[in-house]
Formats: sequence, structure tokens, C-alpha cells
Amino acid sequence: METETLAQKIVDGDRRALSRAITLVESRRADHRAQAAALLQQLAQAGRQAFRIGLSGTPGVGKSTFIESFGMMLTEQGLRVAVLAVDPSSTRTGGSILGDKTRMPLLARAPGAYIRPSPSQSQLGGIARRSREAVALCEAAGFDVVLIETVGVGQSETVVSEISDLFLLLLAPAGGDELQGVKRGIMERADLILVNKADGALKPAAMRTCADYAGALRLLRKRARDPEGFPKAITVSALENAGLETAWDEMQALVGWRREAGHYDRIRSEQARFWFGEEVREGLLSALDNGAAKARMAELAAQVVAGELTPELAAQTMLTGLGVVPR
Ligand SMILES: Nc1nc2c(ncn2[C@@H]2O[C@H](COP(=O)(O)OP(=O)(O)OP(=O)(O)O)[C@@H](O)[C@H]2O)c(=O)[nH]1
Ligand SMILES: [Mg+2]
Repeated sequence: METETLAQKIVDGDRRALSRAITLVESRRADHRAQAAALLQQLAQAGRQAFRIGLSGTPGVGKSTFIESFGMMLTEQGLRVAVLAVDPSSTRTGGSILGDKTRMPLLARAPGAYIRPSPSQSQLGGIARRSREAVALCEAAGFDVVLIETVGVGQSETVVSEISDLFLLLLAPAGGDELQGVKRGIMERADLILVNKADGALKPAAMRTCADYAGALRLLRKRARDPEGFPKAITVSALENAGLETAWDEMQALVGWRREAGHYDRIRSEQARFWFGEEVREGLLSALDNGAAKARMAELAAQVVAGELTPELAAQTMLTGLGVVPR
């Protein structure tokens, strides 16, 4: 399909065109990459913005349940919601978003919602780019809210927080009073901590965990992007739909403040700059990832091993061949 036609259909809200475009940005083929880049440039002109919400949490914490309940609440308010997943491992079973469609039976059928299954095999760098581009496509398609889910295993949180306006960290009630080994780097990225499962017998533990995290958040270095009182920790129950309105109010309050204070646009610009750099770095690495480049590397490496070339000169020869270092 022509890029212009595809772009127009996406802007008009055609779901099949959107799915097709996401498949396009997931492709590694050079001609697909070129078409994807042209498509995204064209769609950027539409200037549409969604509220991008990143969501992370360890397996079993209730991400799918939360997205189902929270997503339904938003669609019932008339908002259009897209759900994307950043799945850092292809070997993961059970929690894959395909399985998630069955964990989100209501949202999967809601007319205002769109759930995109995550691609199966991939490397993290590739995932980052695809997720970011898929978010841009959903924005152009007119979704009001884009939820980007990832399982909490480390690196994928960086990816998700760098494509989100707001980063949610979902936690489960802890047994004791110890913090759940959440890495400092992840805590520092959180805008709102939701302690889930605050219901039934788990409620007291959830309240304690929430208080512990509220305390831990106060010890973090203050960020320019936050108003007084943020980042904050609150309890929710995705299962019983408790606290979800409050959570949504907090999210809107935070992002509303950031918009007024100029942080919203600044954060988005910084993210764009970050991804530009990543894209260039990734492009340089992928220039090494083909048969001809690998053969040339092997050839030069053999000369280095044989003592015919120094590592420095061999590297320079390689880079000159790639056009990275001038002749
Ligand atoms: N009591 C209680 N249980 C919940 C709540 N939310 C989720 N659960 C349960 O916790 C279990 C895991 O929920 P999921 O939503 O699948 O968790 P997840 O984070 O998506 O898990 P993965 O996809 O494997 O990473 C399920 O048995 C849910 O029913 C809640 O608010 N309260
Ligand atoms: Mg899940």
C-alpha cells in the first residue's frame, strides 16, 4: 500500500491499517524500514498526542488485571485506549500478551480499545525501536491513552520510561516490612507507585508496603519534573476496581502540572533526542551485522592475530570501509 494511503487510513482510525503499520515497523527489511520512516514522518505532521502511560511490574503482580480494569474504566469514560507490550524475552511463557488477551476479556472486546500482541522473537534494541514507533502510530490513530506494559526485569523499564509521559510501577503487598528488592534505578524512574491487591486479607500488608514505599520515595533526589508530593505511592485493587479513579486523578494531576510548567514538552523533546542517538548507535551496530561486514571483520582479525596489522590500524581500516571514518 502507498505510504500516503496507509497514513490517511491510520489517521481515519482504520484498525487494520494500524495493525498493518505496526507490522511494518516491526520488520527488519531495509525497504520496510524506509517505508516505516516515511510513514512516521508523515504521521508526525498530524500532531496528535496521546497520554502515554508506561507500566512495569514483576510477573504476577497484576499488570494484566490492572490494565483490564483501568482500561475498562477509561473506555467507559469515552476514552480510546491502546495497549502495547514490551516483552524483553521471547522465551517467556504464560505472561505473553497473546495470553493476555484472554486475561483482558472485556477490554479485548471493548470498541474503544486496541490491544496489540507483542512480537515474538526479537532483541532488546529492536524492541525499543518497535515499541516507540508503535506508540507513535497509536497516537496518530487518535487514541487518547496508550498503555505500554513491560514485565519488570531491568532493562525494559528504561525503554518504557523513555517512551512514556508517566511511568507506573506496580507492586504487590510484601510479607514483611522489607522493600521488595526493587532496583534503585527503577524506583528513580517511577512517577506513581501502585501497590496492588489491597483487598481482603492482603489489605493490611498492602497498606504497610505502600507506607514503606512512600517513605523510600521521599528519600530519593528531588526531580525538576515533579510537583510537591510526587512521586507518590498509593494502594489499588485491580481485582475489585478500588482506587483506580484516584490513580487516574493522580496521573492527570501530575501530567497537567508538567504541561503547565513546561516539563511535558521538555521531556518529550529529550526523549526524541535520546531515541535519535539510540537509532544512530543501533544503525552503526547493524552495519556490522551482515555477511560482507562479518567476512571483512574475520579477514582483518586474522591479520591482527598473524601480527601483520595492529588492532588500531585494522579497526581503522574496517571503519573506513564502512564509511564511518573518512579515507
Ligand atoms: N487479590 C488480588 N489479586 C489480584 C489482583 N490483581 C491481580 N490479582 C491476581 O494476581 C494473579 C496475577 O495477575 P496478572 O494480572 O496475570 O499479573 P501479571 O502482572 O500480568 O503477570 P504476568 O503477565 O505473568 O507478568 C492473578 O491470579 C490475579 O487474579 C488484585 O487486585 N487483588
Ligand atoms: Mg500479564
